Amino acid sequence: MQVKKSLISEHNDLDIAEHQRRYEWALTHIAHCDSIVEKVAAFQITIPSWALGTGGTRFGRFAGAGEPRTLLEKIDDVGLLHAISRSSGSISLHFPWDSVDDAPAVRTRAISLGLQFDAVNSNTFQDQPSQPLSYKFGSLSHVDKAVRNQAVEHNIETIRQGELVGSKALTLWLSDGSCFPGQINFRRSFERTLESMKQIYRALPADWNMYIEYKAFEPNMYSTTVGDWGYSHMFASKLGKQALTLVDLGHHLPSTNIEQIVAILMMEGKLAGFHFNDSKYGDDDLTVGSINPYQLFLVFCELVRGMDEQKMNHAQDLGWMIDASHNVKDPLEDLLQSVEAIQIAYAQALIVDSQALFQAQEANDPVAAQEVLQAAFRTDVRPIVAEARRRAGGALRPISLFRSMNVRANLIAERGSITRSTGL
Ligand code: RM4
Ligand code: MN
Ligand code: MN
Repeated sequence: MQVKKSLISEHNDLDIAEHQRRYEWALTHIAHCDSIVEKVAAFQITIPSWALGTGGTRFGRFAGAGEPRTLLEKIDDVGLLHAISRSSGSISLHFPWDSVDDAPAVRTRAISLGLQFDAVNSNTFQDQPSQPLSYKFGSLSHVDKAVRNQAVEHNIETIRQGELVGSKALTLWLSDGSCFPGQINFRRSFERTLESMKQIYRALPADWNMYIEYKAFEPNMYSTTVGDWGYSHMFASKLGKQALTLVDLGHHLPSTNIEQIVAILMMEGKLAGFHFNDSKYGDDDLTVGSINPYQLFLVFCELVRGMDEQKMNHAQDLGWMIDASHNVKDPLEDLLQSVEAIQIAYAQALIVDSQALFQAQEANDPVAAQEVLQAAFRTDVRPIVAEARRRAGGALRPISLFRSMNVRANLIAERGSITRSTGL
C-alpha cells in the first residue's frame, strides 16, 4: 500500500490553520524555534522488523490481521510509517527471522521507500528447527565449545547478511545466565563469553561496530551473563574500539537511574545508542513515553548536553531505535506513537536552558535546577514536532491520517486476516 503525497497534503489542509496558530505561539515563546524544528526533522528513528507484528507474552500471542508475512512486506510497513512521519527512515533486521534471500530485491525496495538498514540483530535466545545444538543452557557462554561455536557462527552469518543490505553494526543480546544459585560458575561463564565475543569481533568489518546490549533478568531469573552496563562495558573495553554498550530502556532493575548511566557511558565514548520502549515493571516493551515520559526527557537531556559537549551529530552519531512490541495495539499505530514520543522528548531536551541549569548546579541550587528542567518538560512542543514533519512532507497528525486512510483494512485485503509476522 502506497501513501500518496497529495493525500498527506489534503489531510494536512484540514488542520493547517490551527497548526499555524499553535506554531506561531511556539515561535514567540520558545527561543531558536526554527533551528529546533530542523534538528527534529533530521532526527531519524529506526524501526525494528519484529515490532511490525503483534507481540506475544509467555501466556500467548494474539496475532493481528494483515501483518507482514515476508521481509519485503516488513520493509513496506516501515516505508508506510516513514511516508507518514518522515522520521523513521531505517529498519533493523533480526536473524534468522529476516533472512535476506534476494538481496537486490530487498535493497531496491528499501531504496524506493527512502529507507536504510540499521544494526542487524542475532538470535541465540531461541532454538531454530534446523539447528543441531540447543541454547537451553546458554549460547556464547555455554559449557560445551560446540554450542559456543554454533552461536559464534550464527553471529558471523548475521554480519554477512547485514553486509548484503549495507548495515554497519551488529547488536548482540544474550539471554545467557542462570535460573538458580549454583547453576553456573560466574567467572568461567564470563570468560567463555568474552572468548566467543572475541571471535565475533575479529569477523567484524573495519567500518562496523558491535553493540553489546545488557539486561538484568529474563529469561534467566537468577543471573544474566551481560546483566548490566558494567558487564557490557567490561566486555566492550576488553574487545576494543568497535565494541560499545547499548542501552535498552526496559532492561534495568526498577528505579535504576538510566540517565546517569547514559551520561557517563557517553562521556567515555562507549555508548552505542538506544532501544527505546517504556515499562512499569520489567522489560514490558510498551509504547515509548506511555508510562514514564519524564524519565525519557531526562535521558534526552543527558544525551543532548553530552553530545553537544563532544560536538557530536545528534542524528547520526548514536543508534536510535525503538524496541517495543506488545499485545493490544495495532503495531503500526503503536510505532507512530513511539516515534512521536521520542521526538517530543528530544525537542523538550533541546529547549532546556543549559546555561541556567549549569549555573544552578554550580551554585548548589536544586530548586533552580528543577525549575529549569520542568519549565522545558511542561512546555508543549507538539507544534514544533508537527512542523518538523510538515516541512519534511509528512503528516501533521500521523494517527489521524493513518486511520483516515484505513491502512489496516487495506493491509488485510492485501495480505489476509490470518497472518503471522516473525518475532516474539
Ligand atoms: C530482547 C532484547 C533484544 C531484542 C529481543 C527481541 O529483550 O531487547 O534487543 O532483540 O528482545
Ligand atoms: Mn532491545
Ligand atoms: Mn528487551
